[in-house]
Amino acid sequence: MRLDPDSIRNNHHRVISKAITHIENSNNLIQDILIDLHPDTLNAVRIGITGPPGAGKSTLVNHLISDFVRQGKSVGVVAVDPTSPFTGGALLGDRVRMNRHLWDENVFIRSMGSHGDLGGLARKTQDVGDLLAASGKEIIIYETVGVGQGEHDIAKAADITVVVLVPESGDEIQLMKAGLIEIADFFVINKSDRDGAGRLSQMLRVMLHTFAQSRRLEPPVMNTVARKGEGVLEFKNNLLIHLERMKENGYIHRKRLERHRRRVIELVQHQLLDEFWTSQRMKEFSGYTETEESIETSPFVIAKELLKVQ
Ligand SMILES: Nc1nc2c(ncn2[C@@H]2O[C@H](COP(=O)(O)OP(=O)(O)OP(=O)(O)O)[C@@H](O)[C@H]2O)c(=O)[nH]1
Ligand SMILES: [Mg+2]
Repeated sequence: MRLDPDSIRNNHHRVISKAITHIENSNNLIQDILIDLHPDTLNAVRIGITGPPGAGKSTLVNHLISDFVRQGKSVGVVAVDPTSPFTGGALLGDRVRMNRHLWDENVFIRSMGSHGDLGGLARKTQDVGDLLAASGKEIIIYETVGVGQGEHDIAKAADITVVVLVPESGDEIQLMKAGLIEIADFFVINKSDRDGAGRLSQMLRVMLHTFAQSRRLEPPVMNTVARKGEGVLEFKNNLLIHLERMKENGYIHRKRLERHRRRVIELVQHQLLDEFWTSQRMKEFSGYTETEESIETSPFVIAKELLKVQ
């Protein structure tokens, strides 16, 4: 099994897996491959799905995968787990009622943990998205639990961000506080078999209308019962319609350019940090900050000294 760009273009899933492991381990070998593949990464549509633990994200994603594959599309899924293990609900890749062969060819699912390196996770998620896009996946889905930073990283990595809520997700103020209004392009109220679903979607619509930002389209709000498959097809169709609208008004292009610029900046920062923290500097740093008394030295002074080290 050779790890080369063509094997990835030819959709060799085992090679893709290996390449993803290199990305996870920050193995520099992968850089040249990503450079080579870049022209093939530009067309995939990247959909971010986020929301509170257990909201039904994976159940929804399973439906999306099946529907896209039935339509003849191929799908790559990256489940990003920034903190704790998943709540143990629906497994991604539930192949029920799916033609196994179609699935094997057209679906690739991988989960990624942070290994304590939260900042790096966003960067790696995008690299994995690129690999999957280059392997011919037309749709890339990122699923992540929205518990703080994760949903913001996903919003940056995706063309369109879907926030999945449940009827209990709370009042206006909670939603504003959570910053979900800013990142969501599309809302789904799942578990709409429960009380309060109609009220929440109504409230959200009013709120989104009131706070509509001129540069953005008003996010649609849809109700689903993912466990029974209710409203799921409508969700997918409306998602694609909304995506088209976002393309037409230039929003997707602006978002992609922003992403591109940020990635360059992050790569430069990453590289500089890597180069800076040589073992010599690490040693000096430990030396300067070893004792309790060391807090008496100004951090500015220590930083200056470290920057002088050759
Ligand atoms: N009542 C009800 N339960 C649902 C619905 N959709 C999903 N569930 C259930 O909710 C639980 C969690 O579903 P998941 O799809 O795993 O949710 P998730 O958001 O992916 O969870 P995490 O990834 O752990 O954050 C499972 O037991 C599902 O069967 C729904 O529409 N109504
Ligand atoms: Mg899940």
